[in-house]
Amino acid sequence: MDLPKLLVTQSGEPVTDSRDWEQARRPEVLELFRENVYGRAPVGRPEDMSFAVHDVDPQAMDGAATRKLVDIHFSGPGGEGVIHLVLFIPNHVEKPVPGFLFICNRSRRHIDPTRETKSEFWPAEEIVRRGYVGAAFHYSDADPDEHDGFQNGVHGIFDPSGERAPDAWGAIAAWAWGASRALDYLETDSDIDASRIAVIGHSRGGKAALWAAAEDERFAMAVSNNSGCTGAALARRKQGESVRVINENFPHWFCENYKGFNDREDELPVDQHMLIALMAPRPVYVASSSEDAWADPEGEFLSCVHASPVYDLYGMPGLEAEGMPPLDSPVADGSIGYHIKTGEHSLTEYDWARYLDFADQHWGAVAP
Ligand code: GTR
Repeated sequence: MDLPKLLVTQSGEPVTDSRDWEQARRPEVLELFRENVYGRAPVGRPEDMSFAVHDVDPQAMDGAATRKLVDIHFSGPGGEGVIHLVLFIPNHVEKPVPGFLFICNRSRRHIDPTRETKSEFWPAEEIVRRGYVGAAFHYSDADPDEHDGFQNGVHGIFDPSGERAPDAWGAIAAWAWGASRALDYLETDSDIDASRIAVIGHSRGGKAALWAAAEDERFAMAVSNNSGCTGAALARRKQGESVRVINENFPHWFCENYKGFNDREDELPVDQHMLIALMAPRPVYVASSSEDAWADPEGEFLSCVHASPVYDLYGMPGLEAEGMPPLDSPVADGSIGYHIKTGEHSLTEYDWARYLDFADQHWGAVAP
């Protein structure tokens, strides 16, 4: 398998230090992903955006947390939208508190602000107990997960009129955009340390989390849980879900140009190790599941291995592993963490515990 060279610029210059990477190579890699894979967002932070904090409960979770619900309102030429952010801020920790921003791609009950429903998909009580802010929004607030001709969600609000460009953003980029707007709010909240926010998602949400942190370097960490094809997994391995299959089943996820690489993975100017490399020097964690061949666990692992040379430019170890680690044996001493858990395609308490440990390790354990 011949991967595109991470440390050579398009004009053939070798990238030998972090300055070259930041000034010459990183911007072009980001552009290649925009143009060929995720598409280009027509807007960053909208001019018209406001935050409405409501339903504050200082004694949520039996006094363990302060709950805030925040409506993030925005508008553009095609109308207006709102992202509903759910926040639990631990009461026992000195402020400002670092946290995890979760892009929820399953039913809204997983991020229940009343906590009547509890779910290991988003174990908010445990996140709070470990001393982190649990923040979450439902991805459909940014863009519905259906092929609606890009009429609804943020595409309808912000896309220029007329024919769509072949590099116009798809749904994954729209969800990533939503995560950045949530971070815009977190930056305004003095209880929260917005300089230490990990963006995290599962599966399609994991693809969005990685793209969010690639586009928005304010995210201090990214976590990809079972993100698979066009997330952490190398496309050129052609294992599990392929570029053709993902484009045919989910024609709204990526830009139109990406469809030109159906059955032509080897012609992509990027592969997914380069997406992981866009996180550097920030810590990033990638996790697979043993019964999730569709997401190609080994391809997810190898992306981390092949992204590591960029971390080396910063004098930091990336993923320190010779080969795939055994099941349930995280390798997370460097700036890239990886594990493969026993089990199906899922985000579980086991996974969350590893991500919280990883944050402790990089940010200093915060929970007493
Ligand atoms: C599957 C899709 C994957 C993954 C998954 C999920 O159907 O093929 O790429 O995103 O959905 O989001 O659970």
